[in-house]
Amino acid sequence: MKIDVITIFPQYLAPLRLSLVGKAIENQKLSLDVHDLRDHTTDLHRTVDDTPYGGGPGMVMMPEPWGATLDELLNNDSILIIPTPSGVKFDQEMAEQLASKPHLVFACGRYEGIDARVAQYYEKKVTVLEVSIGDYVLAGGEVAAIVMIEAIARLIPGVLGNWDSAVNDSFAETEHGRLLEGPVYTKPAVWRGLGVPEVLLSGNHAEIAKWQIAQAKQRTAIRRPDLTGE
Ligand code: 6GU
Repeated sequence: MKIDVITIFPQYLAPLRLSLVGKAIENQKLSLDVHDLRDHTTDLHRTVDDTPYGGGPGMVMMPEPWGATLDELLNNDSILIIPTPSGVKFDQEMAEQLASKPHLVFACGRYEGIDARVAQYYEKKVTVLEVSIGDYVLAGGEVAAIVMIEAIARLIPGVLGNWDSAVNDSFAETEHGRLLEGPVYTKPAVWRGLGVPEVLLSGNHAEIAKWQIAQAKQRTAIRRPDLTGE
């Protein structure tokens, strides 16, 4: 998979070179390029924003630098993802679907967002997704892009050392629906007087699996009743 990110803060994306996603880039499962939007401005001050039509607070990102950058990056196979708190909600299912795509382009806005004609224009050329990562407001799309890229990249075949860990994830599709993952334990068997549930030490894999599903269901019912269908 190829991912391009457009931002006025390229350094914001540097953490993606670390850890699991960094390794995926090294191993050529993923190619990541970060582009400075200001490289496609034409004035001395490299301006990317202007006051909103209709008035109101803050500034809006001008369409021209976005158009110039996106014209260079998008092709017929691209999906354009615009992180915004007013988007449709990102979830594990969307991550799974995007993990099989050849080319994702993240357009990270700042201020009050990107002139709406950018999404309107590129909808005629490629799939455009305006996506939110949750019900709160960030200062810009960069952190949201990091969140989405990490969630997507770990689902690319060959990126996780142990594919089972994706199958057992919270929100993974199972015969019981999408559940939160239950508690996990490692050695020592007793820590500060606290033991490990007996069944996990039994070696009985069928019983262990049954217990883990029961724990996942219980946790989901308490913490996320919305996932159970209330
Ligand atoms: Cl994708 N962007 C911004 N700026 N804030 C958000 C968000 C995205 N998702 C939730 N809050």
